Amino acid sequence: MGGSERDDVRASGAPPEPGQVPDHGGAHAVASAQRHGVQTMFTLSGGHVFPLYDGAVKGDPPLRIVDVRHEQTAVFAAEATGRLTRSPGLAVLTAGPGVTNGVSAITTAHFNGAPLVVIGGRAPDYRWGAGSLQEIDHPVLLGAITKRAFTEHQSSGVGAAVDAAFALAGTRHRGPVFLDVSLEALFGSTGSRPAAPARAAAGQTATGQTAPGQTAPGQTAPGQTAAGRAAGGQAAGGQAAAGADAPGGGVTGPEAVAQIARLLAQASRPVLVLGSDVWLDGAADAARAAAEQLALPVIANGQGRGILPAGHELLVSRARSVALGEADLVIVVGTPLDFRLGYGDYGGKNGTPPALVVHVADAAERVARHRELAGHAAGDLAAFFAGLAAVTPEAAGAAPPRWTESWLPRLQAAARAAIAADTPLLSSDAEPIHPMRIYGELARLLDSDAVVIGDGGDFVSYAGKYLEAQRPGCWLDPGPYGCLGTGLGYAIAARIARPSAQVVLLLGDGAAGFSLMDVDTAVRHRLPMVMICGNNGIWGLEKHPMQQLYGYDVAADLQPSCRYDRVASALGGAGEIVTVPGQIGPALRRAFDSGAPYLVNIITDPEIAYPRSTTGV
Ligand SMILES: Cc1ncc(C[n+]2csc(CCOP(=O)(O)OP(=O)(O)O)c2C)c(N)n1
Ligand SMILES: [Mg+2]
Repeated sequence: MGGSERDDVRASGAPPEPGQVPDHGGAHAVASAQRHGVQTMFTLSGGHVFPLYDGAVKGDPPLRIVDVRHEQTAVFAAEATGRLTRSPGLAVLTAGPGVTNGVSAITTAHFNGAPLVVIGGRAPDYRWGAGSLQEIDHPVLLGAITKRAFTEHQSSGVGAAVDAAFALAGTRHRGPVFLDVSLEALFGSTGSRPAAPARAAAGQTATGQTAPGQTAPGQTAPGQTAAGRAAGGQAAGGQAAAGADAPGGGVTGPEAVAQIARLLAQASRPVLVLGSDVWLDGAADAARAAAEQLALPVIANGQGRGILPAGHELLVSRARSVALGEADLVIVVGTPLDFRLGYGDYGGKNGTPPALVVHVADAAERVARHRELAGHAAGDLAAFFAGLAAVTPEAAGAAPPRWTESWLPRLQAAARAAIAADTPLLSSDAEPIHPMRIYGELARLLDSDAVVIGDGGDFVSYAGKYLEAQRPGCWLDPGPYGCLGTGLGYAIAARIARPSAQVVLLLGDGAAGFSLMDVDTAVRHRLPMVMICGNNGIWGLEKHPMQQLYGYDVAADLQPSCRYDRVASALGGAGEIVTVPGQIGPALRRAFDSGAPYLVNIITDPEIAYPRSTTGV
């Protein structure tokens, strides 16, 4: 059945005309969400949450509903909406298994600091304890993986509870908030209809989403500079203690910045690491300005990618092991000192002493406690960067910082050498196909605002290394929780958040199995995307390490050359299989031109393992 026939069938179901906004708890929940800029509800149906749908359909304006095939896709899509727009996404899950199916995705949002609100249905209070269908106390399960997990029991309280959930989710350090609403509170009349939400939240585009590189709502207000915020914070917060959030304004304390500036003034081999929270906190422009003013070599991590565009003279991500191994000062901003960043142990290579480490986070509780720090700060990251540039002597521009003499050129040379060394494999004619050839072909076709998403093992590790973003907010990996299955949810969200951008989903063949059924969702909701399956027929990131450890492997094989492209076609999308390197480019072009959810199933060499120094375990 084609899209238009399907719409006809739907129309025959005669959905009610918007205009008469109901007065139940569900309608108030929807109106509150809309007031926080929500444009899409991601969900999978269940009777406990019907009033939320009724509120969406009859809302003023109606709220778009994207109904998916697995609750984890709904939550991943809402999480990705938060990560791309920097304004909380919304997932609605039915009671019991609907909520528990969302747990891995909620945990992923928790690890990613992604602004997200999940509203759950809940068995009725009046029968609680008698064993109604799907009666389970969700907040008890979700407390450890959310900023707050709570229940609303009164119809009249639903609007305010949803309002509080959004406010909390969108405040640094951002993260998921879970709210369930008992059946009678959600269905029950509140006695009043919700006020119409403002039609366009300030700072959002016509689609309601934030364009890449654009300041998100709730970040720097028009006419207010980040430096102004820092100054305002000083006036309001006084001498905030180093490492503490200033009350109210969330501005980094000036003494902390001054201390870090002093460390920088004494450094010879500094490195600045930019992580996801720099983007999520609306600090991308300030970070770039500070890095450029101070001529600091930069390594990008997670959603910090693209803050300095690929090819920028200060971007030395490809010289990472020299940079972090020989630095004397590493300033890590907006990302934890976790396994992805060697737990914060830097320097000590080639006869250098251990490096001093500075950790700057968007909230005091995020500052690392597992290692000694030479400095730390917390709060508004744009204000931090503006403050650092302002108080560092080099900022005056009197003399170029000393590290521009030999340290920076050395890292630039190392980065250039690493990039040059890739060239043969990026254009490899080997058969079976070398996974790097796929990235060589893809890089040529990507627009500067393309959203690239990775879901898989080795196949995605290659992408992380060889694809460098041109703009911030255009790269989505699963983050430190490392959960397979984010793929279709993230891609669906990206297509909605960035209607005119290319959306490219890189899928390992193992990862594909978690979410491929949601190609059906992309088809039903007309969400074109390019899916590239790196099909090596194995769980590569497990098979090769197990071989190394035990000399054999088990539970690591998948069907060789499985036709995942036909799965996409069977679900109403399109696709093709590619077995020789010369076919990759033309197949990718067909995928971009198709205007459909299109899966290019590329059979790659299972013998090739990504050259990694650690599996993170
Ligand atoms: C939900 C979940 N289950 C299991 C894992 C462990 N795991 C990490 S990578 C990986 C293999 C991924 O295989 P595939 O997607 O085919 O990519 P490849 O490594 O083969 O390129 C597995 C099973 C995980 N990270 N998440
Ligand atoms: Mg695989």
